[in-house]
Parts: sequence; structure tokens; C-alpha cells
Amino acid sequence: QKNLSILSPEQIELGKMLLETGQVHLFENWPDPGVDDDDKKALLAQIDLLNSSYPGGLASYIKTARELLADSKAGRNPFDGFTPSVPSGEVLTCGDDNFIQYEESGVKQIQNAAFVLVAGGLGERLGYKGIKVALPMETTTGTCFLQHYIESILSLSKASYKHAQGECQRDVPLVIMTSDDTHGHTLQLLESNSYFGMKPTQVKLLKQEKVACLADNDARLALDLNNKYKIQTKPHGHGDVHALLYSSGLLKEWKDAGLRWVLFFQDTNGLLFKAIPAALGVSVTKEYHVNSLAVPRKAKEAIGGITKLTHTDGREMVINVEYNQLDPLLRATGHPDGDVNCETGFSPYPGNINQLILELGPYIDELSKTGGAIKEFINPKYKDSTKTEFKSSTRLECMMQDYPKTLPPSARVGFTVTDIWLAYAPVKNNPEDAAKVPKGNPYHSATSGETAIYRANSMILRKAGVKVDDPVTQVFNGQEVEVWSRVVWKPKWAVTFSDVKSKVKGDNSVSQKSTLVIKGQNVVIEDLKLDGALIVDSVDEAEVKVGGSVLNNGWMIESVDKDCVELPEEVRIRGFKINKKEQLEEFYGESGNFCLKP
Ligand code: UGB
Repeated sequence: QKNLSILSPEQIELGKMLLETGQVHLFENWPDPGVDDDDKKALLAQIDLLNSSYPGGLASYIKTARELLADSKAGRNPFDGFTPSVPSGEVLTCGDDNFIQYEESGVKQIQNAAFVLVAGGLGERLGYKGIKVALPMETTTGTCFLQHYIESILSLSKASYKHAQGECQRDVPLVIMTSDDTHGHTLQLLESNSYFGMKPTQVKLLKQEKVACLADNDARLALDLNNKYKIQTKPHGHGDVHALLYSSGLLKEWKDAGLRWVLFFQDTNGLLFKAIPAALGVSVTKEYHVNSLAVPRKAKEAIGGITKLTHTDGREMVINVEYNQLDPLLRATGHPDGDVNCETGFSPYPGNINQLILELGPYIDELSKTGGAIKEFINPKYKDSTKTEFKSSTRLECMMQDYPKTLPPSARVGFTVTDIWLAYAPVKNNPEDAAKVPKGNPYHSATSGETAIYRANSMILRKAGVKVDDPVTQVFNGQEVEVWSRVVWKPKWAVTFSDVKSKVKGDNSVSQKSTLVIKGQNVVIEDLKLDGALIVDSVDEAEVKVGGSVLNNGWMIESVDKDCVELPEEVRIRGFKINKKEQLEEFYGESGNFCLKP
């Protein structure tokens, strides 16, 4: 009461709301006015931010927290009444006719799409100090994830314009969700690299705020242990992206501009854009409101499983069940072995890779009802089995792939499974944890993330008719990986399998020790025999034919010690570096037709 004089009417209202929701402890023992007044105001300002950045405000946050904490204490299962079964979805195989047709219809739609990258995570599992989107996707060219994503979107839009035939050509928007942990560095990375060729107006950064931590089962907000005027906060999860998009007004702007699709993707998957055109083609053809991209998943692998859930009351949904919930759910519903591999060597439940394609119209309709709020969960770590005290404060969390949970049964929710080698190679685990991954399961490390790029590109070249040598097996940072020829191309050279096919002609071969880097747009590989390193670049106006026999000492992959502090962290976390011994490197800087034939 004594302190009311130092607060604004709005702050007093907020304070009242908190008192009504059982948060009296926040204001207990406040000294008289004149002492710590700035700190008191700072606490109210923080409460204001926590209130305004959560759909429904803090009152709603506390109410949901109490319900979920009670469920958790009572051991109530969120899947009560649901029986899991294996869903059926579209299965794509890179290079076959179906895949090529889907790619074609997907590319046409790119100019009606907006891309959303969720990049607010700090990557605790990876333990890398910088932001993950700044990591080199591969160290042959050193291209970072964000550069690759932006160049892929630009090249896909260019390919889409070609189909547009007089329709208006628009700049495909890119939204990046950041957090306090990643915002400044992401902006700096973009600004210091001229937005990697995108117009700055094409890119929007939306920062997610953290949510209040909870100290006990009554959902009392947890004060900072060293500062009684500050509430502890933690990330709320990638599910925030929906509320942020909605409240930013961007969805309406996109709808008014005639866009039709929103594509969500994660921070470190260097293969994803190889599957995006075909997956969008599936959405277009099947008229899916929601399409999740999935890959075959090893049982118990740390990615969610796409599951069909049927309730005793008849409700049905196809939804991601997170990896820590799938096994107990199966065990509780008549599958005593839980999540196990079937005869294919994979779990029958496809792995969610959090690449979602939403149709904009139905998405806006749904968000108009929910404000973008996503079904949340809570994961308190209790001190003991009485479940009365927590080891440390907890908070509500949400995941972007839980969006379909509130949709009506009429919503068309599907998924598309594609080859793992083509679509999924995230960089999530630090070398120590990756080395402990059971044999045969994916490492999801910087080592496997980079070698997967070479494997995918080599396999695509093979499918396009190039003779690419078999890989060799090597061990880096305690992880056994296949090392294929280091084949890398810029998205402007090829964004679809058909692009690759049309630019590879005659009889070509690439040896295992070789590196092939294609940077120019109109480069055609014809009758090339490569045993060494070859780098070809050109301006867009040049047409370059590359053939003949290229033989040199090349660029070699060499092991490095992950603990060698003289090496940059980006190198240490993969356990190898590229030793650039000798190469043939050509740049064609003028328009015209050229032939590279040593
Ligand atoms: N992210 C945010 O933007 N904000 C946040 O608050 C948290 C994360 P993780 P996770 O593909 O392998 C997901 O931590 O959450 C961004 C799916 O739930 O890498 O453990 C972050 O920057 C799981 O089903 O993954 O697991 C990153 O870009 C499976 O699909 C993204 O969210 C798994 O990813 C994912 O964050 C996977």
C-alpha cells in the first residue's frame, strides 16, 4: 500500500492482477518509498513485458501453469484415452518421376510462399559459443547456414519467376525468429554480409521473449535468487513463432499480397532445401493445410515421431509425439517393447524434422481464434517422489509442431517422408555426446552435418548419371562417418534435382579424393574426369562448359584434435579440417561462351 505513490496507474493495475493470482510474495517486504524505488519500478516494467508478450497475459499463464502442474503432480498422462498407430503419408524418393513432378509444382509456388526460420535457440546441446546459423555448413567453401538458406530462397524464387509467365514477381519474405540470446549476433551477421544478397526489407527479425519461471506447484513466480526485484525467466520454446507472426501483423500483410504458403524451418539443417520444393509440391497437390516433412527415424532417436492418435471418443489426429513421450505412450497402450525398430531397421513412426508447410488462409483463420497460443507442457524436476518441491524453477514450454493440436477434424493435416540422406543432417550435439550415440544411430553433430552434405551431393550426382567413387569410412571426434567426394554447389547452380540433371551431360567421373565446387550459375559439366580439386565460378552472363581430365593433389580432409585450443571452435567441433594442397580454379568474369578443358 505504502508504495502505490511511486507507481503509475497501469503498474498498480498489473500489481492488483498479480495479487489476485496469488503472487503476493513478489511485493512482500518491500521497503518504504524512497528506498529501492528504481528497482521496484524495474520489476513492474519486467512484469509488464512478461504480461504483454504472452497471449492472454500473465493471468492466463499462471492459470495454465496451475492446471499443468496439477496434472504433472497427479501423474496424469497428456495422451489419456488416445491410442497411437502408424500414420500413412506421401513417401518421396529423390530422382524418381513422382519426385520430379512434385518438385516442379513446388517451385512454381515458391513465389507465393514466405519462409520462417526459428533461430532463437542457444544450442545448449551443441555447446558452441556463437549463434548456430553463423556456423559453416561445410568447410570446403566455409558457407554458413544462414548464407546457404538465403541463397537457396533467392535461387528458388528466381526459378519460380521463370514459371510465373507475366504474373507479378515479388520478393519472397524471410522471417527469422530470434531471442535475447541470438538477436544481436543474427542482425550483425546479416548486416556485415549485406544480407547475403537479399534486400534488407525482405528480411524481418521477430524476437521472442522469455517467460516467467515458477517456484512451486501453486505457480508462484520465481524471484531471482540474488535480486528480489527480478523474476527468473527461461525460453518458452519454438512454439512462440506462431503468436509472434500473428501479433506482428505479417500474416495479414502476406495474405493481402496474395501469398499462399508459410514454410517453417530450423537453424542447422544444411540438407533441408533439397527437399523443400518437392514437399511444397505435395502440399499443393494434396491441398494440405499442414504438411510436416519427416524422415525415417531410428527407434529412440532424439527427434519426435509422427503418430496417428485415436481417442476413445472418436477424435483422431496426426501429430508429432516428442521422443521422450513416444516410448512410454507405446508401452502404456499394448506395445510392451515400446519404440523399437521394425524390419526396415527404422521405427515405424517417421521422424519429425520440424519443417512445416502451412497454407496461409486456414492458418490465419485458426490464429484469429487462438492468437497463436500453442498447447503447452511443463517438465518440472521434483526434489523427491512427494512431488511437492522442485529442484530448480520450471516454466511452461511450447513447440511449433504442436500447432495442429487445436485444429478441427476437418483440417487437412498430412506429412511427407523423404530420404534421410537427402533432407536431414542437423548440427545439435557436441562431440562428446555424439561419440556416445549408439552405433548406427545418427550423430547430429558438426562432423556428421558436414559429411552428410558431401554424401547428399555425391548421391545426387550419381542419380544424375555421374560416376562418383564409393566413400571411405573415417573416424573424427570418435564418430565413424562415410567420407564421400567433397561435392558442393551454390543454389544458383541447382535448386532441384531436374536442375542438376540438365547441367550434367555425357560421361563424367569423380574420384573419392576429389573436391568439386560449382559456384557459377550456367556451368555445364560434360565429359569431365576429376581426380583432384576443381573450383568453377562465373558471372551469371557467362555460359561455361567444363570437361576433360583434371588431375592434381587436391584438397584433403585431415583429422584434428578437438582439444587443440589453437584451432577455431568451428573446426574443433567437427574433428577435421580441409588441407588445400592443389586445385584448378577458374573464374569467368564476362558474358559469353567458355570452355574449360585442360
Ligand atoms: N528454437 C527457438 O527458436 N526458440 C526456442 O525457444 C527454442 C528453440 P532444438 P528440439 O529436428 O531434430 C526439435 O533445440 O526442440 C529453435 C523438435 O521438437 O534444436 O530439441 C532453435 O534455434 C523435434 O521434434 O530442437 O527438437 C532450432 O532452430 C525434432 O524435430 C529449433 O527451434 C528436432 O527439433 C529446434 O530447437 C529435430
